[in-house]
Amino acid sequence: RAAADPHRPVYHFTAPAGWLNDPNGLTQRDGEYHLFYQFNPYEPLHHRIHWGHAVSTDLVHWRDLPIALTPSDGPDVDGCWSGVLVYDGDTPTIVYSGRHGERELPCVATGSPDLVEWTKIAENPVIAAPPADVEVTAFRDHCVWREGDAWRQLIGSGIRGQGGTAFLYESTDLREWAYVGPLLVGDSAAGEAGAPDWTGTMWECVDLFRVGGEDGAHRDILVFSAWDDGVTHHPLYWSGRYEGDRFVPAALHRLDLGGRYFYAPQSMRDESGRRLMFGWLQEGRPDSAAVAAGWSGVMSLPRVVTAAPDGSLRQAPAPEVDALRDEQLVSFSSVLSAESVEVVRGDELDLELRLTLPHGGAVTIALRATDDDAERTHLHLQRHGDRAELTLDRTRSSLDPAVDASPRAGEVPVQADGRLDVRILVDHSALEVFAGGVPLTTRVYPTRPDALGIRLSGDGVPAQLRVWSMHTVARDAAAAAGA
Ligand code: DQQ
Repeated sequence: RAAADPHRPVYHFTAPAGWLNDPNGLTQRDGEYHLFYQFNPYEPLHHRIHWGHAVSTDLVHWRDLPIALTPSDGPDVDGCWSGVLVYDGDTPTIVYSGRHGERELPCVATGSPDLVEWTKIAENPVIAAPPADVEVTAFRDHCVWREGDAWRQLIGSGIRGQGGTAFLYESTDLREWAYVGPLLVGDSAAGEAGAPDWTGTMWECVDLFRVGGEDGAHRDILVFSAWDDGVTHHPLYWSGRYEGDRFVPAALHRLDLGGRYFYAPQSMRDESGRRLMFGWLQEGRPDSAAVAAGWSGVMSLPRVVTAAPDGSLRQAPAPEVDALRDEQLVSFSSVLSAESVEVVRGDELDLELRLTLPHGGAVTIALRATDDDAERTHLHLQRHGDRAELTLDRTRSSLDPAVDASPRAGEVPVQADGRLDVRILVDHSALEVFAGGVPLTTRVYPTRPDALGIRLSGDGVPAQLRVWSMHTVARDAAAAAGA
């Protein structure tokens, strides 16, 4: 790895070298988790995408395996784009988007039992063209599941002049697909284009799943990443009811307040029945900086997703992440005051902060701060009733004018007694924040080596804080070289 790059995370998964984007083919089999991902091994740019592959028994220590899919003459000559892995009986089967020029069509590959060797089937592409009765903006990414004795598939798309959509197909053998219809069509004219809940003109990486609620009830969730004209906007989800041939939406939600910094997520149900999700933390620095560094793109930590009684999702780092904790650096209980106090220093940290926010009460958390405050990232929380406004201020995150400094904001739930649990994972440029079960994921690129301070202030807010340093997850160099 390019050891000299201070922005490269040490406990998040990154590609051995080159470019990484979406998580793909998430699977657990015989206890082992498989993470495939959109990968360009040759340069840190999105070009001729392969499927990278890594395996883990604990979701946090990953071993690189050989590249699973490589573009070849035919429908995927320009890239093996996002998709999923299902078991057809005992046969591991990948359904992915083959890219040929501007054309995107579903392709299938079957795997060896260890998921290492993949063979593309001769019938590719398995669907010859998008639905003929509409003009589509794109046709890619797959969600495939078994329903009764048939397979069902969603393909992300958009209908020109209307909005994003997911087309539903059905098959008995994963090879011949019958078109059923659009599961749901968004309205790209609703809301302001680019606003944090705008549904876009195309839905990337659609993911339909059922999730158990804290109240024992189940919710149907349709996740998608809102896209428009080459711009990756943000991940959203509909809560509602999947009724076979259509999805009846109840409410639209933001999946991550960081927007494009947690993009193209994919989820899986693991062997213990948990709904786990990964997403792509894209860069907030220019391509030239990624090229100089030799790598681009971070995989999020694994998240466990559950449903709150109102049908919205709650997300938390999987408990396995705790295994990365090294030494406990801080444990205290105090009442925060207006004066900002440094509580710890570091850029490889896990913080657990329990606040009791009075009505109107506010807290500011400074991260990656230099002593003179020339660089610092601010997280601000202010309670209004049963919600708190969470804002991310990156205006001074970096002295480098080329990196993204745009703000983020949104609401998170607060308990009736004012309790709000905040988890903050700092890993060089990667920052994952969970407040009341709502995430805000982002990237920051401080330039100064002393941008390590973590400071707290608040107007008389009781706070309990525990902080751990985190392990560096070593890469198995031999396996990486063989990739
Ligand atoms: N990334 C893939 C596409 C998907 C997009 C290409 C989302 O399949 O729509 O690398 O980031």
